[in-house]
Amino acid sequence: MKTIKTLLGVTAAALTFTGSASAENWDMPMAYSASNYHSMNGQLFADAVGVCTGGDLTITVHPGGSLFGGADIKRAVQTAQAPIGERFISAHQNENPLYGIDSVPFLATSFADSEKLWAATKDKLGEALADDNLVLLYSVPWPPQGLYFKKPVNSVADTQGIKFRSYNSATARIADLMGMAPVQVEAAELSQALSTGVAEAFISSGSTGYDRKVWEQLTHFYDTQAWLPRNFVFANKGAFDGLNSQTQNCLRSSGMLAQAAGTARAEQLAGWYLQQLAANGMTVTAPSGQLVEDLQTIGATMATEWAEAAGAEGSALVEAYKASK
Ligand code: PCA
Repeated sequence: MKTIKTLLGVTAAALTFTGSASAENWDMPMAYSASNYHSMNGQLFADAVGVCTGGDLTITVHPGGSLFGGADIKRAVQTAQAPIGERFISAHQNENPLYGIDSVPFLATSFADSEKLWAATKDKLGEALADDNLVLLYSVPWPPQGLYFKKPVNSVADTQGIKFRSYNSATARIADLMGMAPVQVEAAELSQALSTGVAEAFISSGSTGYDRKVWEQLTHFYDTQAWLPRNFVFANKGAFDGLNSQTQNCLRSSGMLAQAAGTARAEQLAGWYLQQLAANGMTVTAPSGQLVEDLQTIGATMATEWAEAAGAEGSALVEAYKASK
């Protein structure tokens, strides 16, 4: 009997080792609406992992901040409360300035430049995440960032005293430099913040304006194309290391697929989102010459501040990116 038990134990261990005996399910917290392309792309990624592993590893996505709110997702994955998750990485630039490189104003303002910035920085960003106990699997940009207001704004003289929803320390700094009062709000709470008057302006893509139906409170969108910030999908390092190499390869290859598909989708949808804002009554327009000038001045200040915070490593990445253009 003892021999049989031992044999069973050894067999079970062997099967677990090859990964074919025990199917595993990972919960994947995501912060944005289920209908947003990042969330739909997360589902595509999950489906690809399921197919690739023959069901050995399945992933259940939880969009809309339903499992963890956006602000908590990175810590949840670092501490293995969730094995995988998606987070808007520049919200963590206070932990490491490199996480804010995609939000340096006017550094990379088109999809093409966003790709080049990504190519120049992805290895260092992966290393930074590894130091945080995370394995980077893929990254997808948001469309270019523009300014939303509830009145016409033609220069910084028009923005004094406005309550401004920020989503990271860079956008809080923009508010300061434009004479506005920043308040940090996750996208999931944006509609509420606007309807209760906690915030009355913000900077984001057409995507989030569309998802949150901000035409119900706001009237103007200025297409400033200031930067294209990114969402990152990462796994807890221990959870990833605990998988067999085939399953790890499935996560990586499905991540490559999701990155390509999500990036293409972002670019396809960028113009459509702005059309939807206009179709719902918003004035969608290029910023005035004065507003562009004001924003360029502010952007230059912030680029200098970022470079000081990010030191030699940050400057080397910016140089590498510029050389690749
Ligand atoms: N939408 C997200 C992040 C950037 C974007 O375009 C938001 O506003 O929270």
